[in-house]
Amino acid sequence: MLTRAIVRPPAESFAAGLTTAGLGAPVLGLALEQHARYCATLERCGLDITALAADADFPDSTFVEDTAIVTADFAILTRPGAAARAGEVGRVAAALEAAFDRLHAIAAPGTVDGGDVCQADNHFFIGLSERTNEAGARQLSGLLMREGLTSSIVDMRGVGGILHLKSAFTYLGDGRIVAIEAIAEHKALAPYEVVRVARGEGYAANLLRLNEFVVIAAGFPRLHEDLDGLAYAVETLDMSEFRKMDGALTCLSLRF
Ligand code: CIR
Repeated sequence: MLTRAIVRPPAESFAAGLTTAGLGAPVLGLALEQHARYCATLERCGLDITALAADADFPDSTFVEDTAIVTADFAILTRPGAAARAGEVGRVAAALEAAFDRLHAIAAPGTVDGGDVCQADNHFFIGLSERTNEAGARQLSGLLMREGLTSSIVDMRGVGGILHLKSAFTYLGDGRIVAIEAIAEHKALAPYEVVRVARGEGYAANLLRLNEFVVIAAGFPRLHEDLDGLAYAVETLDMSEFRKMDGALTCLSLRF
């Protein structure tokens, strides 16, 4: 059962963040509205929200997921792979210290972005990407092992057009992974039932399972239909402004 989420609204500097999307500049007012609806949806799904103050020093700081890995029992501060984002970790540390008795951290030369880490019950997938390096993945795997949790490292560097592992697949719960075509046959996913997103709906592979609800980005009717068919209670959210900055649903919160 998830009960809490930490979020941070986008700041005035939001449009100066990192992006490869080529979808134009985000409109801050609309991003703030979409963020408010995101928070309201998490609340409807049963989560209490801790909203950190917007932080204009770090344009990408609304993508708070990348700064930590959180579980029911402990948290791990990451070391984001993009130099421009390194300082974001220090700005979430106090909130995590308040919420967790056990706090670990990734150390140099390791780098890990939270977006490269996907929890599926007691197992973690750790993606190697332009942001998460082998030293970081190995450290994380060791920390998880000491906490009694298993992990597998999945090399995402050959999978074109994705930033993070969770841009390619996320855990739906119930032994099911939602994945883009390019990764659906990967051996690491073999123990799971893979729900493939249709061509042209790749962005929707990043979804949130929040207690009995599944939250997907608006505008992906085929995945929506498939999830309806599997009898999930589906909520949709317009993510247009975050997508312009390479962000998706999971990126906007730390959930535990
Ligand atoms: C970045 O490039 O770091 C941000 N503009 C987007 C981060 C998205 N985060 C995520 O997928 N967890």
